[in-house]
Amino acid sequence: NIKGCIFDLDGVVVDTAKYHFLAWKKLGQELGFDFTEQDNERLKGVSRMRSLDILLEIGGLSLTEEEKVAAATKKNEWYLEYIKQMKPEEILPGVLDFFKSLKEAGIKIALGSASKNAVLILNILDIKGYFDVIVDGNSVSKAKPDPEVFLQGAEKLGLTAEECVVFEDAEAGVEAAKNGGMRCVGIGEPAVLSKADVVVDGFNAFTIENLKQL
Ligand code: G16
Ligand code: MG
Repeated sequence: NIKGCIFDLDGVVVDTAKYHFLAWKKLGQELGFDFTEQDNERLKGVSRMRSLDILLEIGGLSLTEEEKVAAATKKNEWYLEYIKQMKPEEILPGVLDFFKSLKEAGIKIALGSASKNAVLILNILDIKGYFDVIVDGNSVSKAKPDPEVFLQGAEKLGLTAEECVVFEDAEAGVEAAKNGGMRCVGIGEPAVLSKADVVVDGFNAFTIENLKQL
């Protein structure tokens, strides 16, 4: 019996990856190397500081801890400039209808995101009110595939892992859900998300009826 749904943010509710990409690319340029969209795939679902380490590895650079903090801060400021321009129309197709049907069915909604900007993004999209619980990059210490973010979500909802379903677009996120003993709906490519219980394109192809059959 499913009593709660836990949603990843980037790639599930909204495509913030393109803005992360633009900001990381700008940082790469400033540091003197190119950062491609293909490189950006490696940063999905990964924390800000870990993303910076991957970026520096790609550029073949090493920075001091102090320089790293400054670089990550700069990237985040650029990222926020993009985020502030976002419109509710950028919410991915079918998401709002799915949220509404969950509410009608009395199923709880939580956010389980690695982003420290998650609350800001939900406010900009005007959807914070749908969430009974928010767990984000400010409250977790262990990154996906560690299940911490989703286990905290279930606990704050007052539910067990077995009562929750996670929605994820990143491989590490699917692994985190399975490591936490939860069912998981993958949003994206079946080949990449093979550990999910089911993989769909997006919420236009997934209804509450599908949820009940998991
Ligand atoms: C998101 C993105 C990652 C990003 C991370 C941290 O995770 O997928 O690319 O690096 O958040 O974001 P911030 O710099 O805003 O703290 P998720 O878990 O929502 O997919
Ligand atoms: Mg994601």
